[in-house]
Amino acid sequence: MQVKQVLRNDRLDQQLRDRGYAIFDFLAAEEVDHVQKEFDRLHDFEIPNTELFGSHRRHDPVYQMAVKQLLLETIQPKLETFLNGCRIIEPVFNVKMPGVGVFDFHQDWSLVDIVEDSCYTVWIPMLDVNRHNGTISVLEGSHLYRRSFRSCMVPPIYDYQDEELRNLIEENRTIFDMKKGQAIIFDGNIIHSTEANRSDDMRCAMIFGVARKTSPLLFHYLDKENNRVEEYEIDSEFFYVYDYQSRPSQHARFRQSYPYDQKPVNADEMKSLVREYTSA
Ligand SMILES: O=C(O)CCC(=O)C(=O)O
Repeated sequence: MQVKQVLRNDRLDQQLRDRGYAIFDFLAAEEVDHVQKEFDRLHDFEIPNTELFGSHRRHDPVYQMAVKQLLLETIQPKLETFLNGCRIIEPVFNVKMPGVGVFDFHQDWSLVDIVEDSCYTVWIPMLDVNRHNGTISVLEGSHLYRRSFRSCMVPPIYDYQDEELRNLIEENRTIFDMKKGQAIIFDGNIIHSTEANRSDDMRCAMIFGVARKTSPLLFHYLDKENNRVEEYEIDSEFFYVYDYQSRPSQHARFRQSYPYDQKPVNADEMKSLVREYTSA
């Protein structure tokens, strides 16, 4: 894969490439407080306390527009100083109400060409976070293991139910303490999760994708009958209209398909990958 700098800062960019993530101070406390105030104003409805709430899943275009505007206004000018030739994809709020459990190990959707490119995720907690109130953890180096098509319609190459494989991730992952307004940027290919919120306060985070300005946005859909992965070029509206189960139709244009031959990673392979790619 070609080396293309994502972050302007050489040290952070190197870290993103080697470890799969980088953490940096991003928003000042007052900026987060402003977002929190606007968040409170926009959320005059009951936020579900049964699972992670992502603001993009609420079917209300006025609300969606307001969230997007607020987040872009806050994030975009500042982020331009960190990013090199990249754009922001769909900024939303992720809220974990008190008592909501772990968001289990996963990789993010591939969203770009999986051979030539990567898509990144930025996650910014709106309060100090740690292992008790829903912070994030990553399996360092796992973005380098294997490249794969990833979306809600393609099975993951890792069997997260396999106890041995799970234990390997558990034992080798890094759980971060982060300050309000700090940002973590990570390669969407990295295995990550968030902890349960065992506190009495809601854990709110801003989250969005980052892709190169020149990369078309893609969605990968598995046609199980014919065992082929279909590639669709999507636009940003796709995220609000897609039903997370059918073949894409709106805001999606079919481009091509490939034979589906992604082999699952077993625990033995995982062990050697962990050994090879986790820094001491
Ligand atoms: O905000 C969270 O708790 C989950 C973040 C995450 O990993 C995701 O949305 O993919």
